[in-house]
Amino acid sequence: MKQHIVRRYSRNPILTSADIPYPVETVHNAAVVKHDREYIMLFRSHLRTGRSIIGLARSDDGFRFTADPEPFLTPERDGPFAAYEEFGVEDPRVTQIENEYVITYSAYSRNGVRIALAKTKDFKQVEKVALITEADYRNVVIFPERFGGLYARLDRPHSEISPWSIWISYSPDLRFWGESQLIMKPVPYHWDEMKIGPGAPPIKTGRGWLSIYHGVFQTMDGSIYRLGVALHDLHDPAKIIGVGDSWILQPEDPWEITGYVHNVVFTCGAVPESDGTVKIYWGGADTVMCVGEASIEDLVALCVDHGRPAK
Ligand code: BMA
Repeated sequence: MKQHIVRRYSRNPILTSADIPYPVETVHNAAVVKHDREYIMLFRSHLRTGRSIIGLARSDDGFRFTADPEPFLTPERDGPFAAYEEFGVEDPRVTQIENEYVITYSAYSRNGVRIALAKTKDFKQVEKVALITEADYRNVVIFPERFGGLYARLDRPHSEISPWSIWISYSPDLRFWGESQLIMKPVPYHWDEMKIGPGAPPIKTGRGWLSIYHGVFQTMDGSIYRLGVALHDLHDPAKIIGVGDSWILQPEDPWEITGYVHNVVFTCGAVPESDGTVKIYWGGADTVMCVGEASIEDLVALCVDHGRPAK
């Protein structure tokens, strides 16, 4: 029998457009964090314009979520963000840094896609702080700790010359970023050969920072989005200890195989639990939200014992 390293929740999908109290077409690519005793989910929804907004849902157990009556983050109409969010806001990630939650999301406009950073303490008031990349970046995840006094992020610029790869950058203040380096590349003729991108913000383990990323493979029937894992050094996250050779999750359930975009599992968030498991959240076919559980030790072992080259 096929062994699954990620055990799907039996009642997937956990959140769909039918559960949202305002009109949306999809619910997908959500960040999830624990705040007080609640699980907070920030999810992306397409509107009937084809553009996206970000909503919020809450849960006591990480499985059953209820959406707030109003969206959480929508494109600005005035001010410095307006020119860059006109086509929508997408794919949020959230990292808790001390007593604040730092949100990064893709801002789409006629000027391209770039990443914006917002902050909240309570998921009620949110402050958009800065646009932290220029155009042609997606998938920015921020580490919850500093390294040598600097914040660190994984990101994914897109280039026409090189396959789309994972980079690291540093910042003294979360606003100005630099010292960028490419640290992980797709591997030719492998499940992640076409492009890769950071998924969930990295999780601290005894053996390194566990990063759950997405990888894409192109077939005659279009692209397949799957999830994999990489382990970064605890003190120097630019150093990759290992990248799991095999994927940990691929589209298999009917709502992952068909939908707005078929054959997609895409993560923006995972919540480590005190019993050594992690809840991984993913969008199915850019249409619904799903969850599954894995042992953190198993994911780390995949990186260390069954690795592929980082680049
Ligand atoms: C990527 C992004 C994601 C999306 C995925 C599959 O390029 O647009 O938001 O989930 O494609 O469509």
